[in-house]
Amino acid sequence: MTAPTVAILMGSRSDEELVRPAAEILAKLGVPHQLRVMSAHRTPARTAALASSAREQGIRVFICAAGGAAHLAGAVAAHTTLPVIGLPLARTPLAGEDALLATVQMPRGMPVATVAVDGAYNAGLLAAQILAVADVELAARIDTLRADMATKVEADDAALVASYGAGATPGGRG
Ligand code: RP5
Repeated sequence: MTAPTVAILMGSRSDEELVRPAAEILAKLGVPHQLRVMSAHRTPARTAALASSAREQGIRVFICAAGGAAHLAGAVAAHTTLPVIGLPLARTPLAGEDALLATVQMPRGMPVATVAVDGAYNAGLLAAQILAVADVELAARIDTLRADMATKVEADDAALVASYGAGATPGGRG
């Protein structure tokens, strides 16, 4: 089995469903990755040990997902200079605003690249793009993904125009 280059950490197993799109896009792009449960608060020493030894293990990028007082990304960044992508999750009555602020407001010198609340897909894609800096084949697969996206938008546009007819827009204001 190929050693994972992206470590996807989540603060609790209860985060798994929201985090899964990150693993799915990495799998689609052929990027070896692993999912782990690591808590900044409940298992601080274990989390620090993983972050400290990650480079020697072949990990190149972290994705750290957490909800609430989401300190996982910052706690990992404190123990490694590998790039850390923060993924705030909407898991509390504050709908992810708590996790977003806890993840994004890092002190100077300790960056965490924070994606949108529940933005697991983009977290996975960003991790792939970071790896693609030194991997032309992966970069080509990401280019194909972009081209597919553009093709879909164009097809949706054509279908919309066809269904309403030229010169008309939904709502009758055309
Ligand atoms: C955070 O607390 C986790 O990342 C999760 O989003 C939230 C709730 O965790 P559980 O109480 O469900 O384990 O640390």
